[in-house]
Amino acid sequence: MDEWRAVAERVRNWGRWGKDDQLGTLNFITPEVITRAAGLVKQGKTFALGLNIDRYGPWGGDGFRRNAIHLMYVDGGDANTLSEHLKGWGGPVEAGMVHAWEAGPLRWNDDFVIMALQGSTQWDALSHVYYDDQMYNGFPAAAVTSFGATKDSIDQVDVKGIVSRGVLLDVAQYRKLPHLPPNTPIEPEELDAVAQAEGVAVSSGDIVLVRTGWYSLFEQTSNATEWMMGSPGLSWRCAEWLHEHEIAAVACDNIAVEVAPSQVEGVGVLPLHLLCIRDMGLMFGELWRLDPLGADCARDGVYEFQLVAPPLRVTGAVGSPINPIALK
Ligand code: UVW
Repeated sequence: MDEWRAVAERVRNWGRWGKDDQLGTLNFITPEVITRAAGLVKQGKTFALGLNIDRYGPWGGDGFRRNAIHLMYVDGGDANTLSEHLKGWGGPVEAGMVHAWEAGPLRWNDDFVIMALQGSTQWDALSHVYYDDQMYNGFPAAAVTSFGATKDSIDQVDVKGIVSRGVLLDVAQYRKLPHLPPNTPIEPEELDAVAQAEGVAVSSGDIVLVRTGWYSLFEQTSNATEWMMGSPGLSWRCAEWLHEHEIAAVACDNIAVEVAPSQVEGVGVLPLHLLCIRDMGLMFGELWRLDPLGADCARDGVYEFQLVAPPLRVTGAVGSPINPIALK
């Protein structure tokens, strides 16, 4: 715990970009970084890195999160009765709308999604986790209210895009395994070894994607809890690596980026989350679908690409579902 606290002091970026900053390490994404990333699109290939949003995700019915609920509220069954419902709108809409509906050929379908913003492929906002009653840049934990986060919310960071150079560090492929063994920590030395083996150098402003192969295992398992608790991922010691390399954000194909369980005595849960999100101001991307991208990188030997991963601008939200796109 003392060592973890010492690392927290070393990686803390509070005040680095001003006392009001809510972008954190996204500040490393400069116009030069964005321009260079655009130059990496050479083959016309795209990879959608988001999971399907549906009832088949990793959250069962008894957890604190749920898989998405998708509901239709206008469908083909309404085609011949909708004019009756439109009459209820009243006012100036009524006459024209109902007439146009009944006279014309248009029919339509509409739907809702009800979902945990942290339930599928996502960004964790800088207000997602905190300790000692403070969030990134020293904002009080009480700044997150029942109206939402008034500081460090996900809509604050959307001014950055989010677009940058993406680099895939494929640890599973490096170890020649379909997925890492359960509860395997990835240490910073291994990140360097993977980058070297891939012939890629990480640089300031990069968004680093770390592939463990762990999500593909979920698709074969019937026990989601066991799958979550067995997650391999980054060791808490990677905080200093991410800090030194000025990484803008990190994403992984597991449930929490970091390895389960915690390796820090006294910080029982998610010690890397706290160092990165709260101290460094570095966002985590979780549950990213990296297998097709990994297979392509292994084929062509190109592990860098343009990454486009804007969050939804949900006002005051502490995270956002996303469908990031890698372009080569
Ligand atoms: C928590 O579960 C607190 O965080 P995450 O969804 O980022 O893993």
